[in-house]
Amino acid sequence: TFNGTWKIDRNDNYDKFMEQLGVNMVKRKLAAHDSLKITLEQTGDKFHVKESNFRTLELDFTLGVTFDYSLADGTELSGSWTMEGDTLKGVFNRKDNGKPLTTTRVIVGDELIQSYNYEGVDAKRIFKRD
Ligand code: MYR
Repeated sequence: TFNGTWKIDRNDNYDKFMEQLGVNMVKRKLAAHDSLKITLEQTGDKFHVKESNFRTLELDFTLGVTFDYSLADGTELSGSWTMEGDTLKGVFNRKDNGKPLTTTRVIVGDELIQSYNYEGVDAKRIFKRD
């Protein structure tokens, strides 16, 4: 189950990923140490999400239903999550250039691993239960 509160433990290639997205160096340095916490509550095909780092936000999404999401730097995405086996798969598109940003969430052991891809660059953020 994805349910619970997850605290960032470590990143893999996240700086390169953000660079590919066009995030400037100062913001990348801040984002790399953002102490991100994510709380996920799944009820059937609906998820309630709370995120806190330098901003806090709450949102709801339904698997397979498109929604809008703004990154911390203001970049707007639109897309959806689906469940494939035990993996959450997100396919989003940047609204400014139409390019896809894909992401997955999977539980491996006692960790939640979120993977990202944008324009050929892969990254991971790895979370532990809070
Ligand atoms: C959620 O389930 O948390 C909401 C939807 C997330 C959409 C995809 C998030 C991509 C985040 C990329 C981080 C880039 C930082 C500049």
